[in-house]
Amino acid sequence: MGSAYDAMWERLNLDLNAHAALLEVLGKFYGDIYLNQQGRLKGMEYLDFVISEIHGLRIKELQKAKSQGRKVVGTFCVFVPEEIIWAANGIAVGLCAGAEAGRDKAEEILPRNLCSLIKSFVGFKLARLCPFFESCDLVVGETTCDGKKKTYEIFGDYVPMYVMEIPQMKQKADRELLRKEILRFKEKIESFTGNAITFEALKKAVKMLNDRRRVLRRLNKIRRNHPVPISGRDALLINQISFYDDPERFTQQISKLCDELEERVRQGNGAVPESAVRVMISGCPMAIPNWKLPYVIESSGAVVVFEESCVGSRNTRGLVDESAETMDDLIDALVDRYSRIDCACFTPNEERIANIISAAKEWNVRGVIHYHLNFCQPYEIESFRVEKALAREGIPFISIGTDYSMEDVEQLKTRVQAFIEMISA
Ligand code: BJ8
Repeated sequence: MGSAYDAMWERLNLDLNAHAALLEVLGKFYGDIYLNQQGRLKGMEYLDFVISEIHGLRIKELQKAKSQGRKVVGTFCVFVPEEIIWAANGIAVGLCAGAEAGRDKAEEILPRNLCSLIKSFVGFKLARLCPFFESCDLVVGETTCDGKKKTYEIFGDYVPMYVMEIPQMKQKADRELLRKEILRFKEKIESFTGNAITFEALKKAVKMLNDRRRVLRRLNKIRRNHPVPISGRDALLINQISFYDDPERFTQQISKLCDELEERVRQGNGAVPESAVRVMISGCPMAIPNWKLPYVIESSGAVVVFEESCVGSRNTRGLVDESAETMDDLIDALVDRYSRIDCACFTPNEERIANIISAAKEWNVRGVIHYHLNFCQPYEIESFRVEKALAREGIPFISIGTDYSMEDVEQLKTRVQAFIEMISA
């Protein structure tokens, strides 16, 4: 059966049959993993609606904005300062993909031994499955891991690309490099959109994105309570949707959801049984619709109360200082905030280890489930140091490497269940 959006998707050159099949699988997957949960919050209806319209309404909004002269800029990494895009009246959307669709096509132009996230975003583009990609006027990459930065060279043949250089260390010279790169990015976006970025516009964008981070931090803080008022799956979904929904609307909706959650806490109600074992997931980002591991964990008698990830705390931890009175100070404030991101692409990366330990204590977790995508060297290698540091603190740890396929679900269940049993004993 055709969709009301077929004409729009056709204009965007999607492969309509493959796209319809993808939406069908996604709908089923969402039903099994999300809609089957007991006692969901009223506020999750908004998220369910956004998912049901994942390639519909938001794309229509983007198309409308484009017809009014606005530019859509896609990003893959939380290092790209979105504030600059919004301040130039552009629209930023996160493009990281969390599904296997298009993998075969990606493997025609890339080595097989790359992480699923990279193969997924390339596959979505090559298989013509993603209307967000097709709505982008510019795609911004960054020099983080080798897999991404070398892929962008190839990917530039398929999409208009711009690559930001991200330092790999955090010394004075690295900070200066990041500042120069933010300014180079600002110039690029100004010339690309034709809009000079004023101090007022940048300040407004900083406030808007800080508000989005604040509401996500509020949500996260509420998860310190026990019984836990929201499942980890729902919290992850909210973080995933934050990357492409309209930021002001999203903040408003999640703020209402937080009110509901606080009320739930006041009444002493939880979203999961009180006996559920509190755990943290730490590591690689989980892009939408990568829900496999949280689902396995939460079907094994545990509840995820914290995501130490870019689709989680790494994206919301630091705020940009809003007190700047000049453009120069505001740029410095951006540099300050972005240089605190503790991605495993940095060396050394002690900050991340300290952040994991303090969150494990504050969120009172019984164990940390470290998650890396197969072939992700930064996070897999760093997991060894994370394990040692947690062992010194007496915090149980398990390392899980996986990908986007469903082939290892049973094996994951066995390992996760054994871990949960061990830490709940
Ligand atoms: S700031 S985590 S969003 S780079 S999983 S592609 S690292 S091989 S995603 Fe990331 Fe920015 Fe860092 Fe965050 Fe490479 Fe690893 Fe693949 Fe990864």
